Amino acid sequence: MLEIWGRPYSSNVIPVLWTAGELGLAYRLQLAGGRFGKLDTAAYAEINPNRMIPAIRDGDFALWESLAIIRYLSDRYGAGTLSPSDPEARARADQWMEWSASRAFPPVIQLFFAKTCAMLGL
Ligand SMILES: N[C@@H](CCC(=O)N[C@@H](CS)C(=O)NCC(=O)O)C(=O)O
Repeated sequence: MLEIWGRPYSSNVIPVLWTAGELGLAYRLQLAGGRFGKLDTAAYAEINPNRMIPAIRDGDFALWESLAIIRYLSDRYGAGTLSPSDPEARARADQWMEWSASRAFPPVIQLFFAKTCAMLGL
């Protein structure tokens, strides 16, 4: 069964879980990172030598980097749906994924932490 490694409240893990959900995939969530630890183990280094989450193992195939994982799952399990076969539709999907990661996410996460710190008086 597909394994997804990470903690479900990590901003980079959530899109991977979302993708698996959209594709209707059965998977086992292996809690790792943050208070769940495990990233410093030799076993995890075989999955992701960068010791970051998310990572997946699909059979013998291990992969890390959230956007690469999303593309892999979409290509393997969502050909013609989440992974469009038309090159223009595929390029449009890639365009929005790159934009969200490089342009939209950085200011949104800063705003999130600024608001959270203000609310908590930190
Ligand atoms: N570019 C990477 C970033 C991965 C990353 O920064 N992961 C963080 C969580 S969001 C991490 O592993 N932090 C250590 C931890 O959670 O213990 C990706 O998109 O997968």
